[in-house]
Amino acid sequence: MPETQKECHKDMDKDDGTSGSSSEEKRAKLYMVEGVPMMTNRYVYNEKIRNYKAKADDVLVATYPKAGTTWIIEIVDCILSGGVTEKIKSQPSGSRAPFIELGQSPYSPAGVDMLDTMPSPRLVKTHLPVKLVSPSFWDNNCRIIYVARNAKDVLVSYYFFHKMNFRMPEPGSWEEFFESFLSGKVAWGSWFDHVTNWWDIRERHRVLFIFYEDLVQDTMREVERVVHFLGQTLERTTLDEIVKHTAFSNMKDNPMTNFAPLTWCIQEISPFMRKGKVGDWKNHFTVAQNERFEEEYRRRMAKTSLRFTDDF
Ligand code: PPS
Repeated sequence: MPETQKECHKDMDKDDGTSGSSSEEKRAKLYMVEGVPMMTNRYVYNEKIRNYKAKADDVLVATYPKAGTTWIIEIVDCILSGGVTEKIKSQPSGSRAPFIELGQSPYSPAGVDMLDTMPSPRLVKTHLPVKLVSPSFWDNNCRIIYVARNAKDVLVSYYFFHKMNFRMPEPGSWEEFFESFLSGKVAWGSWFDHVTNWWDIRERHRVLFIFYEDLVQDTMREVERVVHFLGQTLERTTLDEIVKHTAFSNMKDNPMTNFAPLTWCIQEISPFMRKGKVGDWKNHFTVAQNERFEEEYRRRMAKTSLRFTDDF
């Protein structure tokens, strides 16, 4: 067994993912899976996720954390359901779109086990980088929607998420987290590798690539792109209803989407639905941090054709 897997199994032996749920809960550690720092103490990657058997009509929503995952899931679920159904209004996002990497806990079954009992078409959430996605998604030519968000806002959002979610690793200070993020030493690894690798494979597979910034700028236009990609046709009134239902203010007030029922997420520290804006990084980066970030960004993005809007 390669070292990384041994590490993973060693960790699984130590922690079965069933520790407490309060703010006193032990924070996760990071373990390497094929060179990517992961919270592997909550799942057996090779046995469950790598071997997951996707079906041809599974729809995979893939993102780097904090890129707008919950938002696009709500949009896609509404589209696949033909509108804002009672189920969408009454069931938490996490049960309608299971998180494939999620391990079993006293509060929920493992993501893969939830998926196994779901009717098709199944909506699947992942933050996995390309190389860790189950090959069955590629083999079945599944539809995949990838949402990318600019790195600076992701960094800020991820920092506050670490602070409020006691199941995430300890973030350290803002300055420390800033450095961890830049060097890819955070859960799910390097933002640079994640977005550029997904960008590179988008045309070889059935991938719709969406930018968070575009979703903010013109939600209806992006919703229509998703409708088209999913091969659906919806009435204008239904589209209006979806855009309204998935507006930030509505998702912030909706316990099915705002993570408020999760006891390990302390909304008083920072709400899950925090700001929902483009450019909030300006309120947090120092001038020196911005210079350092820009330098690293230029270096890491030099070879890719992936471009984010300059408008942030
Ligand atoms: S997670 O934990 O990785 O699944 O988080 P994720 O859902 O990817 O990202 C959370 C950020 O997305 C923002 N968000 C939205 N922005 C605009 N409109 C809508 N409807 C919306 N829903 C979620 C959320 O506020 C988080 O960003 P920040 O910058 O922290 O506010």
